[in-house]
Amino acid sequence: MKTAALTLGLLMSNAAMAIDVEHTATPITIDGVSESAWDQAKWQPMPFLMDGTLPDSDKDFKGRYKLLWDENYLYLQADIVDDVLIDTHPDPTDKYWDDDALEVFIDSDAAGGNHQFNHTAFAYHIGLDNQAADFGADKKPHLYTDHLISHWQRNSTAPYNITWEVAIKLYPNDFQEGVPNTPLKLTAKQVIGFMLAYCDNDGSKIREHFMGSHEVQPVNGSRNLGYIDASVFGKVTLLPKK
Ligand SMILES: [Ca+2]
Ligand SMILES: [Ca+2]
Ligand SMILES: [Ca+2]
Ligand SMILES: [Ca+2]
Repeated sequence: MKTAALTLGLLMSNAAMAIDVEHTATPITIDGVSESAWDQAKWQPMPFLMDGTLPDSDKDFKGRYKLLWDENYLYLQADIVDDVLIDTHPDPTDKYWDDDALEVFIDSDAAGGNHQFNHTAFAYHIGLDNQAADFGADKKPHLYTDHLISHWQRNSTAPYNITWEVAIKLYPNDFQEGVPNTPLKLTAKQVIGFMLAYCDNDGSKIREHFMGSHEVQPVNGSRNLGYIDASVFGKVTLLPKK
């Protein structure tokens, strides 16, 4: 009964955080510059600590994001404050979570479940070089950079936040490694499992702060569960075209 009550509580908190995503008639230009199409999307916060220590939100780390969609992409814009940008592992598949990275969690059918070594969901770790890594079925890291288009840059006016834009393709649960896969067409009313996080390192050996958009309930003391279990993601609903 206790487990059932906990599960119900988790489901309710996820449902309460469901986000509606507006359709964009104009494809977003992925250039690290916000355009007028973004004005219809609401900012969403990413205040939840998933690992490490809580950063000073004035300068160490602060993030928020917006979403839009069209039939080809889920579009993400993140507005990031990070005092030191770090990429000390030159191999993009080596300890990418210990370099600064924007981590986009996607479960195309919002079915949840364990996805650590399968592709029923993805945890795209987008590095500062705009390449995206996640584990494959062989339990090794692989690049999935062709699943998305990513570009970030500093804003041209103080306080010089980072605007990070990503266009993300969605794939079905039967995505296969090493063969051509056809991305899904996005449709109105589709519900997608989604969560966003930022891996922040400013010079330590390992990641200092891991901040996310959704509150993950700890299991055995760990909230760092998104890379394993898609059931901790939130849900977003694609609104009909206007
Ligand atoms: Ca843009
Ligand atoms: Ca920082
Ligand atoms: Ca799935
Ligand atoms: Ca950093």
